[in-house]
Amino acid sequence: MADFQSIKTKVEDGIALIELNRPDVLNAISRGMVTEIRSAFETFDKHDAVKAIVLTGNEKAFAAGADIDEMMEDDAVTLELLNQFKDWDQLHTIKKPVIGAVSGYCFGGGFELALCCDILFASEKAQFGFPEIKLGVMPGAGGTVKLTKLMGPKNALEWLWLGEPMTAKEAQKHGIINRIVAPELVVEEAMKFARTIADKAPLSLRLIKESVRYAADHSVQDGMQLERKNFYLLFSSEDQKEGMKAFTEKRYPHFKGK
Ligand code: CO8
Repeated sequence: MADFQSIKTKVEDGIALIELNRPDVLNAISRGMVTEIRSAFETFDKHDAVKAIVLTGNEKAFAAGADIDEMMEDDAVTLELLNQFKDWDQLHTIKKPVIGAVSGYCFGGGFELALCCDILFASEKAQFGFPEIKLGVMPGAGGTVKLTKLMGPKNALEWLWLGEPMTAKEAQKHGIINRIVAPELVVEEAMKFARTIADKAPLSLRLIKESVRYAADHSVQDGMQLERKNFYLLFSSEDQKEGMKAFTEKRYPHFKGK
């Protein structure tokens, strides 16, 4: 694994844990940090021993947004030439399950990073929000799009225009997070969930993720076509034979991911 400056990584029982690590600036997301997260995601996605990835910050902040100091002097041409969203876009191409564990501030680009996760656990003290309006800008890494898909345009506009933080309970009401847990347990619970799904058939996990993500952005008809292709595809896997054989033999299946 590369020598990272802005994140820490480790692998435990088949689960990769990625911790954002710029505590002095509440884990503000620099361009270098996004490149490192992308690199760690891609490495773990290819790593056979890793079954799922957990992404977290610290108790005070998941991340308080993109690094304002870094971008304050930018102009449109600099941003175009930097092509920084290439790294952000890659975060959506990860095939393995990604579980986010959010405590404290989860703002702006930090909220957008959390929204890249497949499942989100949040501490009861987590705060989510898009304060960009107060800086004279707006979300740029998918915030307006994802919030609108999750809560509808009227609710999304209210949160984006006001720029105020929402509590974990409000976030759960809008389908943004899966579970609320005690602050000291958020990483542990996310790891526990990751370990639980790590036992499941890897190809099923992967194709279910692909199907659900596709369904969120396409018509019912198109979604069902992809679902059917993926369903057929699983019947050419050894794990389908093993899973069904194990059922008839009344034993646990041993999945190999092929
Ligand atoms: N960027 C840079 N530094 C930050 C950021 C940030 N986003 N957030 C906090 N910090 C720094 C502070 O400057 C401070 O540094 P120092 O100690 O050197 O003064 C340190 O972190 C601690 O912060 P505070 O003293 O402000 O801590 P408080 O507990 O008083 O307040 C808040 C916490 C409310 C979270 C406050 O820090 C805050 O409002 N931060 C900014 C939040 C924000 O506006 N986020 C959105 C940023 S814009 C964005 O994310 C656009 C995304 C576009 C897509 C991605 C493109 C790359």
